[in-house]
Amino acid sequence: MLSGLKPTGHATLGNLLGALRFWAEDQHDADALFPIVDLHALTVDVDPDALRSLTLELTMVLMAVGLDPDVCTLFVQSHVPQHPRLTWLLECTASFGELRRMTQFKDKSAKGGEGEARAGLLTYPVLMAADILLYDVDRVPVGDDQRQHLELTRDLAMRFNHRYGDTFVVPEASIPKVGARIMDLQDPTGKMGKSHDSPQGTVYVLDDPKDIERKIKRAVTDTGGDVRYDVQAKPGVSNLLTILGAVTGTPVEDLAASYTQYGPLKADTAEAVVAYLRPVQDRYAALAADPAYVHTVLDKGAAKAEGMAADTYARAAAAMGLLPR
Ligand code: ATP
Ligand code: LTN
Repeated sequence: MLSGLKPTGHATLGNLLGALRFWAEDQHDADALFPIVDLHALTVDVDPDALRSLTLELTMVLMAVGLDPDVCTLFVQSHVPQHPRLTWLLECTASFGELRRMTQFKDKSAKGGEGEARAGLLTYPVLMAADILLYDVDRVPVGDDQRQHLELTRDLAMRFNHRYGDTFVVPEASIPKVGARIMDLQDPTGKMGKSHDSPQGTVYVLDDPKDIERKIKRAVTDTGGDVRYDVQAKPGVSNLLTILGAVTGTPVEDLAASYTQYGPLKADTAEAVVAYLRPVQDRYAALAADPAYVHTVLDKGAAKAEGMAADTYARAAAAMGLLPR
């Protein structure tokens, strides 16, 4: 299996509850790869110094939440040159029309218009397909927002295999059922995202406990004072129940039944989140004190990933008729 994280901002509680905690379990079930997909981060405005430090920070967050570099392969995408190389081969398999129709491209290019959008925003899903196809991956755990990208990956793999002969494993998406989509605390109709400029609505994995408490206590709730799990009618309260349910391992309906007022729900959620994050923050602090170790982990990860990627790339290049060296 393989899944990726973009270094576009600090890791959020949404990343942790919707993805990273499952990765920590998945690493034991399969040969698991976790790239920090820095090339993907270049599709949006990110300051070069920030990108460098976020790449290291997210690596340490992944290790702090339990990804063990002796069990899985943890690496930085740009350290493995086969990612952009396979992307080119797959761009010549994909069509301009299918990329242009991708929801994410339409959304993200809507603001400045297509003329302003970076070309990388258009080809981003092909890079993601290369990330996956390079490693003969069966399963790709991602959030629901990535479903369309996975469909494209499957289409490209099948088209390539049909045109040039069996080359790629066709992967399956795996969307966590209890994955929980965590919403922004200030705007519970939009998701909590690390690149969104909403510091008060976003709980970061490395936030100070005091900040976490303040953000959760000031979360936007809904009109009508009753506590009920109803995403349409009560998005704010439902989000708090989702968060509390995820960090305590309790079904949201049970939680909803045990609260009558917003105040205690917020206080308990804040306390539970702080307690949930504390061991992660402690492990992060220990890793941050030893940057040399983190670099060694990434070196080993890249070498291991490249070993696998080189074989697949060579297979694909040969299938398309590129002359071997
Ligand atoms: P960005 O804000 O740059 O788009 P992001 O925070 O959405 O980033 P990604 O790096 O794109 O995060 O995704 C990492 C993983 O975290 C993905 O599997 C994604 O589905 C999951 N994820 C991100 N935000 C949330 C959220 N609010 N709730 C649940 N899962 C989430
Ligand atoms: N597009 C994904 C990040 C991503 C990814 C991948 C996920 C890039 N390459 C490969 C799974 C597999 C996102 O925005 N969350």
